[in-house]
Amino acid sequence: MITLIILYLFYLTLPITQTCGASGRSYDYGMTRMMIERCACALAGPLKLAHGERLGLILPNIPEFVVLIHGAMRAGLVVTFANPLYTADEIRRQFSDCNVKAIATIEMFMPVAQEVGKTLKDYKGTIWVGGDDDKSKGIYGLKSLLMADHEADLPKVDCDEVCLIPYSSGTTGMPKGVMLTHKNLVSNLKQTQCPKMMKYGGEKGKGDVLLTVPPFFHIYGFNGILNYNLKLGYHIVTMPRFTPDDYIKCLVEYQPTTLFVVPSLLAFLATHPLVKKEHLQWVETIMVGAAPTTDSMLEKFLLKCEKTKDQIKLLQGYGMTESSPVTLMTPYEYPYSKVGSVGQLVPSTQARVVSITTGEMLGPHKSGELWLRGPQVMKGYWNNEAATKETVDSDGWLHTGDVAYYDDEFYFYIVDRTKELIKVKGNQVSPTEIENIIMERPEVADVAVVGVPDPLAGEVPRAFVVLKPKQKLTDKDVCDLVAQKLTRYKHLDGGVVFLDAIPRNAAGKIMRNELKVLGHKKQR
Ligand code: 4UW
Repeated sequence: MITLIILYLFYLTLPITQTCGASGRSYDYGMTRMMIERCACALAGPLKLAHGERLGLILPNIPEFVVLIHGAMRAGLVVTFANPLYTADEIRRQFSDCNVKAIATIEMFMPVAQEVGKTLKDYKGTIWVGGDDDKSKGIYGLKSLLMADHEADLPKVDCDEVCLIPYSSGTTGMPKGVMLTHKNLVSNLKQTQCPKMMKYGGEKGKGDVLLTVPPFFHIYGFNGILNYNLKLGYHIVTMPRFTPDDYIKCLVEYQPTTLFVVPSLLAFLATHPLVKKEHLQWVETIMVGAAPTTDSMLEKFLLKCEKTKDQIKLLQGYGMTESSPVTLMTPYEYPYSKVGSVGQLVPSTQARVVSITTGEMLGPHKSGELWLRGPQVMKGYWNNEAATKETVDSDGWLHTGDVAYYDDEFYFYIVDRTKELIKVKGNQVSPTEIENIIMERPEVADVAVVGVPDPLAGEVPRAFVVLKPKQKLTDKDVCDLVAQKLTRYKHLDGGVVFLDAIPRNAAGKIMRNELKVLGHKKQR
């Protein structure tokens, strides 16, 4: 509710909201606001979605994403979003765990949406963005939903209600629903838009254009980019799919002043021969995060632009799905010596760096687990009290599973990860999810998956497999098995290594750090 009120105030006064870089389709802020309102009425009206029920989105970055997600939140619904390139199995697992009652998608993913919808309890229908009604199949065209006048009594929504459940594996295990409230999301927008962190010292964007690729179905894309820039009144140019040629075309056509990227996209801009300095001539600010970035890549980017550190702002942000997401961010004005830092705490956020061995609180320049506390920290994991208690302690500290230190000026540096999570091009990969699939093979006695460094993706998953006596399985068999069940970026691009035993500690926990240094990469 509060999210919407704040966004509405900005919608009222501003020009183009979003343009689809692929089709050129665009909406202004007034139109967007009207569509959100009509969408809310349609979801509560014809689709009969009641306050607190869940809507699943299977959408790439298109302008209608904002209409559906804010329409749903306006109607008091809870949204969960999935990567459209997930397999039907991956989407079914998430949507049934979250009790999804309706799905919104585009033509390309209608077969998956319909297949998943059939398996969901009390399913109410599929919204087809860009398509027509087919009531016999429970399909509602978004256009016709928005065109018709629907009477609906929209509920009064409390700011402490959950409105978004993105999925994250957290520190360990399978992906879990992260319950974020309106207050979590709005607090984070307020925290990141304080004068210290902003280009115009807290003012709205002055004709700024943002070109963005990180997906809106991830918390960085949704709250860190989409809502953040909507609130600033920027013109947001989206791309439903990344290709080098299309991205460069958008750079030239829309002349963005701001880019929000993940490290692999920064590497593309800095090193790809197709990207020329002329393509980046309008860029004044570039924000990077979601995985570690090297200082040398930031330097290479400056070299590519042929700009000095004073002509272009290289900013970093750090956060997690569990913290809505931003907790640390580079102030807009910072000394260049801090370029490798993920920044300082955003307002109303506290941090502790805690020794991994002794549990004591550490001072500057000492690395330990980063704990964070603030109004942006999640309400908990959906239906998983044990995981919630492991991650957020009774004093409200979020145990991030990241190793960090801070310097004398309270700039933070992320140096390692203690949690299992693997980050492939900024995307989360849960080793448990891959391990469970490999364990389904009767030949397999034990398995462990870890992330290994990769120059392009940051990390890629590698599987260590123990076979039962006298059993045979090739690395290709294992890779194919994973490839059939999981989306592309979760595939075993780090290869497969066969071992006699998986190193485990006395409690039976996989010693992943030992595995990270074991074995050579095997090509598929
Ligand atoms: N440096 C090193 C980083 C960094 C990082 C995240 O998928 P999740 O749950 O969430 C994210 C959130 C990304 C993000 C948040 C805020 C922000 O300003 C921004 O901006 C540019 C991006 O990815 O994964 C959380 C995990 O991802 C790693 C870290 O391990 C964290 O626990 N991570 N940002 N700058 N590592």
